[in-house]
Amino acid sequence: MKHSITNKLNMNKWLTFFVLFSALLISCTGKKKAGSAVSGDAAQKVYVAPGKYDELYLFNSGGFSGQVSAYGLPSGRLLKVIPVFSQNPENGYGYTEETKPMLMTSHGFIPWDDSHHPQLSRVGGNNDGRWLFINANNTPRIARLNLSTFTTEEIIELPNSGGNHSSPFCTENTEYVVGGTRFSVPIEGNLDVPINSYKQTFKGTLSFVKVEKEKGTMNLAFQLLVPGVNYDLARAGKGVSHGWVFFSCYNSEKANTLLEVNASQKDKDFVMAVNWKKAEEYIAQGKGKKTKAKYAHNVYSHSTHSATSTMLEDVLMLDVKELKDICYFIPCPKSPHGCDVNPSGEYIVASGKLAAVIPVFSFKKIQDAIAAKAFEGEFDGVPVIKYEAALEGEVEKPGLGPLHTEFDDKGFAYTSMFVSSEIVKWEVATRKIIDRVPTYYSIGHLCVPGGDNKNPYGKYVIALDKITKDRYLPTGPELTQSAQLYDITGEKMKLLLDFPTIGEPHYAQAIPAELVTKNQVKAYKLEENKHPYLTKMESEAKVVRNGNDVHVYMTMIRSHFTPDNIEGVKVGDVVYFHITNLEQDWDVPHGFAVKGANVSELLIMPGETQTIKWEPKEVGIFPFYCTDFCSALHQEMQGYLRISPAGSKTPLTFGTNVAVVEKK
Ligand code: K7E
Ligand code: CUA
Repeated sequence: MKHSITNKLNMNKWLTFFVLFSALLISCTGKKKAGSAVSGDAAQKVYVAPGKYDELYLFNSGGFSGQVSAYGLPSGRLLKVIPVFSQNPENGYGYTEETKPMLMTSHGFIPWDDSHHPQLSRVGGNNDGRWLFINANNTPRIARLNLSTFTTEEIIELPNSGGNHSSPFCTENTEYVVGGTRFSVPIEGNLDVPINSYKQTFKGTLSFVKVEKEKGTMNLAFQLLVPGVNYDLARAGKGVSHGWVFFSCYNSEKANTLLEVNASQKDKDFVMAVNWKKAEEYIAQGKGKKTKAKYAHNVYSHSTHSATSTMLEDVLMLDVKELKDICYFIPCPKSPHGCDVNPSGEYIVASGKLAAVIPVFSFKKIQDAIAAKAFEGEFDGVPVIKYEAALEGEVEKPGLGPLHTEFDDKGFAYTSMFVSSEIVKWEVATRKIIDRVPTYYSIGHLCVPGGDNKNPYGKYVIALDKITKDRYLPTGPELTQSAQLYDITGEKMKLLLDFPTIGEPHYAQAIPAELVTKNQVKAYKLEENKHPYLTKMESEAKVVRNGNDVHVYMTMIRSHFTPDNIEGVKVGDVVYFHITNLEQDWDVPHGFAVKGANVSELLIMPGETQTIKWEPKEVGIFPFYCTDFCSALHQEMQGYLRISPAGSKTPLTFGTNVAVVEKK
């Protein structure tokens, strides 16, 4: 009987798919190729003269690279890849002893994840330029990056989650960042259940991570236990809707196999409106339940230049079936993906991937419907508000495959259309379509700078495209993904620029540069370095043997290491190079690489200490050198390490330009 599911499909469903996929094929095979459909002044609008700064930063998700990349706009110049959820050979993140704990989880060390949604911190509903949050989609986590150093400072794991996709969206003043589980899974009691017991045993959770005001430190304040559907995306309310978060949900069919068919049966899925202030009230009344959960909290300190990983044991859980008035469902056509809130906070726009309209819900109408109990029933104990009661209106015939919506500063909305490969501009007040432009091709998210703020910056929309086909020089079977920059200052959108991106650019956020540049750290202060293996000056450099462990306290400054000659290390030893960069100037990192090291190299910032562990396996002389071209004599920045046979009596000696010192 189980095999008959696909046969039961009605013909209409297949037709719908057929039409959608043919549209996709047309868009991807380049039939509507634009050539270079740019207007005359496009070059001028994106040209940033050599030596000049860009106007905006664009923080782009690295998709399956697990990282974040920072670009300048309007030039599209790549400035930096910031390592977050994956090891990074460029600077040793996730390889060095200091940064390995950042990638610890309840499942052990995880060297690679998938990241989707960068989210800038905000105050009063507008970006403040302090932090950037991003989700790990696979092993559920949220990271916080500090934009004064462009480094990942903190990662918190989310337990009871099957995949952290609707994440990390942040409330008006960064009170919380939220994460909803994409996959529902059994989370309580016996987890060893048949997969087809989904409808009885699978549950969802929504996590609320509290962000401390000054330092940004995250902690998992509470989780909501919610019906077992797929929570896809979210946005926090703001202005009138401050105190609420809205999640899009699909698979209200609760299918556990062939979701492309079985989760597309119903005409409508849901948006879930969540009143987090109400949840806080229940917590204050002691209504939450502490439940067991294992999850890692990893924090990097710029004072010790080291990360620590702590395993936490429980989480406060609120069951929304029992604690009423936290959650409400709103029906939403059809397999909703994006869920976006306009600048005033009054309108919630949900885009159904298979829907023919874009519904715009009114926060006021939702509140009135709740007060009047205008419900069409309950879904798993959660009231379902009548569609018409919550609806402000629909955007009609927007295009095929609406995904995500962002807003400008003039009352317009921009929705990405994945299947018809275009951006559609419409007016929020009237829901009338104003303009549409093709994207090349298969746009996912889009980004208007500040487009989810109370006061968007506007000026541009950036399309984040999944497929590029004929747009760039080919690079084998895998072609680049791409971002496209459009001018939105006039009534018509105008394509200005294409530029390739690193990994799949799911989502990106842009911010005026000065909000970030004003906080830049140029070097870590040596006198504030609290690393346990700090070497503050060359005269303190040393090599210390402790059984088979050899600790090298080394310094680097233009253009030498101290010590640069080391003898007395033997096969079977474990060598730790703890290296301090003594420079105190901006932009003077030094690198360190030793022949045969199978961990990584190091790239050490001014004032910083980092460590690599090396286990020499052969007898011989092993050169080490600086990998970052730091001065005219960079090529002279080198040294030698002598490895003697196991058990040899070679004395431990070290030094730079001195008769080597013998260690007694
Ligand atoms: Cu639309 Cu993961 Cu936000 Cu990609 S998601 S597109
Ligand atoms: Cu230091 Cu090159």
